[in-house]
Amino acid sequence: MNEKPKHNLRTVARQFQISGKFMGAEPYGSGHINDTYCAVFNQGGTRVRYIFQRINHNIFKQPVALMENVQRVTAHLAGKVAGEADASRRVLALIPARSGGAFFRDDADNIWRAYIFIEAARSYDAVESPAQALSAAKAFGRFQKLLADLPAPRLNDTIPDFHHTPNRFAALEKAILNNVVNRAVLAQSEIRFALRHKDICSVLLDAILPERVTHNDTKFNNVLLDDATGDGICVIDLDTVMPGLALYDFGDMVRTTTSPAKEDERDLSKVTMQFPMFEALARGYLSTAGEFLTPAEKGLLAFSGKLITFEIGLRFLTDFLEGDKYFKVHREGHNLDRCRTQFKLVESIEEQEEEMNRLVESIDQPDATVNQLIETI
Ligand code: ADP
Ligand code: GN1
Ligand code: MG
Repeated sequence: MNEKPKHNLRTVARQFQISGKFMGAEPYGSGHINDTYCAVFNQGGTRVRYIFQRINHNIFKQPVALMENVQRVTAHLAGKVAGEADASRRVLALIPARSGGAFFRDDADNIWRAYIFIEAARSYDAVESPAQALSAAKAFGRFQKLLADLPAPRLNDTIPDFHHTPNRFAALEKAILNNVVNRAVLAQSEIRFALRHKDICSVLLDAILPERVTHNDTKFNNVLLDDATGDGICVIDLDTVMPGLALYDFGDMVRTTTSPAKEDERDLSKVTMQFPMFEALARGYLSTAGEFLTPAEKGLLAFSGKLITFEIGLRFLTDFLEGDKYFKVHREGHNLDRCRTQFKLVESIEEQEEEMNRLVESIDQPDATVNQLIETI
């Protein structure tokens, strides 16, 4: 947030179909991958904000295919919510480039996109209440539900094998062996933790679960909560929307929405899986996604929280050992700090996993209710 803009946003902004006078732009948000800016325009005396993003093409190797996904997904969602109150705030809206497409390619081959800024809503880096967790989970479940009938063809894989945990584990093993920046010595207990948990990596893949259209990055700060109502008004950050497992999304909600601590908290005593948050997540998610989830998926909801938390921990640890090549870092040891919070959360989930499973089983899910009704007829 305090960094100076690295790009000339005035020049970028001129390439999009936005009227009025460009007043300025600032780096915005706390994402680890892309560069996000909030720009202000003066449109006939009114101050109007827009979001501009540079897609990190070192990570998203096919940004054009990615933008094709974003266009298809936002158009489909917009069709679904048309007519609802506040429809224009419920789905991200791309602003076309002056050249006509959905993005602008600059001289340095950067791909830029622009969105209408959704006002009177915001994202949070750390959850504050079960009500927020409920809202976020409802919104992400609804997102999956509305995309279940996305017409063919299959979406592009913007990062192949993104949630293939065994591959993520193999990448860590390689990073430990290569030890290119001699940091393994600093992460001995985290490496031991990872190795001890190797056997959980393939559980979701072995379970043979249905492929769905999923978000794949359902961090708590990737949903905007309405300032007035607290509802999850809009799911954002659509770069990783692609074919995946429903549980990748629920798992990442557990990872980012049950602990009160930020992802890079150094005081690990603050990192804990708070049961009321998990309960809110499970109830919220099942209220919108419960009708299409299979029993196998439901049975693995709690486990997915442990696995996805472990997986992202593996990725932070790998990046630490490789010299911080992937995630943006803002201090020394940042990726190791992030890894530590993930592994601490895995431990906390392990301690409560049975109780979490019992809770999920006890939730009266929509299809179960329907079945009961049918029996009484
Ligand atoms: P990143 O990939 O960097 O995480 P995001 O797409 O999540 O990028 O955007 C970063 C932040 O910018 C979000 O957490 C959110 O607060 C804000 N943001 C993104 N898009 C919008 C939008 N259309 N309207 C309002 N705020 C937005
Ligand atoms: C990255 O872009 P951002 O900050 O929402 C990452 C996610 C990780 C997350 C960890 C494309 O998400 O997979 O879970 O950091 N995105 C990509 O905070 O790798
Ligand atoms: Mg984000």
